[in-house]
Amino acid sequence: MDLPAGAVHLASHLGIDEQRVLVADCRALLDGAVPGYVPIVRGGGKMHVRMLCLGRHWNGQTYRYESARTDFDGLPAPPLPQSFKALANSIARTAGMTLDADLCILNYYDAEGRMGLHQDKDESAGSLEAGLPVVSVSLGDTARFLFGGVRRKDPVEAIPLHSGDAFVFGGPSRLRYHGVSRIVAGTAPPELALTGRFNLTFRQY
Ligand SMILES: O=C(O)CCC(=O)C(=O)O
Repeated sequence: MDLPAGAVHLASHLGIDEQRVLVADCRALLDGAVPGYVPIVRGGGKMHVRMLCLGRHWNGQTYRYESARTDFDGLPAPPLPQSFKALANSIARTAGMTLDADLCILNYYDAEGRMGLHQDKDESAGSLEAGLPVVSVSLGDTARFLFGGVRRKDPVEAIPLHSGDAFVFGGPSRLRYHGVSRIVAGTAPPELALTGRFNLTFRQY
């Protein structure tokens, strides 16, 4: 599929052993001392993912980043693990872009998980103006990822994101609308022993 400038799909970028390690990390983080939770967003709707922000917390009420989860339990955002940061920066390089990731939004999708079309535009003005990329890593069940234009009403392409895929959007694609319309249950590689999907999106604030 032809992707617009600034968008790169690295299919099967991660081998199964690397995926297994990441899945164990994601599980430990989501069930750790600062656990994942289901955010309630500004309009009062519940999101359809379980979320944990690392490095900086994204507040679903204010759509701003902060150091502690003032929209939920006041706990501090756990640090971004060095291994995650290194992975994100190296994926960006492979895609021909530069990133010094300082935050990650980790989402768990069950079979009913989804995410509406949105822009990632809550990072600093400098980051957005420079087009510093969002690096997304998918693990587990396949997602039907929607990738549109810079206006909500622009047409969208549906791109299946499989376990081990990375998807990068920066430069002129940084503010493209995107979302997940559905999860294809039961498609995770059996070696991961995972029901559902983890997605990590890395950004540089
Ligand atoms: O799960 C995905 O592939 C997309 C996640 C996403 O859009 C986000 O975290 O902003």
